[in-house]
Amino acid sequence: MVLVVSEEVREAIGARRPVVALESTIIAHGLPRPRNLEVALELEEAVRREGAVPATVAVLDGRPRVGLDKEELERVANEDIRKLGHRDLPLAMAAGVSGATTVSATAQLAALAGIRVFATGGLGGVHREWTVTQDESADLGLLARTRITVVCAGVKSILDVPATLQRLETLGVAVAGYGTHRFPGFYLADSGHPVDWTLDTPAQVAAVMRAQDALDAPESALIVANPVPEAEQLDPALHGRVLADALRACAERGVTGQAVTPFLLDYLVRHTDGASLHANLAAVRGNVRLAARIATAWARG
Ligand code: PSU
Ligand code: MN
Repeated sequence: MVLVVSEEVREAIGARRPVVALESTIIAHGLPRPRNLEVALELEEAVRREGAVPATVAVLDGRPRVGLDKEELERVANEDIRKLGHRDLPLAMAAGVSGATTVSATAQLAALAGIRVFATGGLGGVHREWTVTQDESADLGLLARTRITVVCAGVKSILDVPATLQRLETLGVAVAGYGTHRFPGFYLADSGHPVDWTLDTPAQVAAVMRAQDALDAPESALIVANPVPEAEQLDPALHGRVLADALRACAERGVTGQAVTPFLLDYLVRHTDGASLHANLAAVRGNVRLAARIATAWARG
């Protein structure tokens, strides 16, 4: 197999011990240096504290890797590497280049390696102005045909959230709020939209995963939408104001394609005095911890 799975991750999968996949785009393109490396290491440590094995995913020198050592994590954090969606994987491999994997590429590689649980910050989705730009993250289409459980704080609030929820419904991707009847809003605990299903414990999530397998229907993901704690969320008024400015700046500067999401996230960090970064990190930390608990409940099955 061309996929390089680290020894620790391979052994854990083989022994059915809990493993949590982590994406690398958030490290390379979602967080400022040098904070990004600290966060990458901290997230791995958080998975370990819960008794699971972290498997950060990236492509290094053309080789897709599941499970990175410290030096490899440093490369992801410090080198100017590309952002790779799942469609980019064969191109990056043949070119022998390195890249950080988005949710779509990470989910695909993690599933190929036999990992069932994945934690991230916020999913990509349908962008505002979609009718003009047709910008919809490849995350959604990939999750519609990959059996993986993604723990996230909803979809990024820079998106058109109701349109994204509708697209997930159309694509047939299962969505459940974790401990909430509201769909979380990434930097915010509540996006303002409801969810149809609520799960309250890791064991309940694992039961849904087993039901997916028992049904043996065409593969699709399970999205576990876990809100950032309200005490750590971004002030909603500040969020609304700065986001409007960010979207305007993005349009004025003609930013398009893969650059849109990193541009908007970076704009929010710079114009909220780091408060958006604080909320983003709180959300990711909570997701990683919950994912490790879900992986543990799943491994017990
Ligand atoms: N969530 C974050 N930071 C990020 C991303 C998500 O907190 O950087 C990344 C994820 O990797 C996601 C990607 O898959 O943004 C979506 O990018 P696009 O909209 O170009 O598909
Ligand atoms: Mn896009």
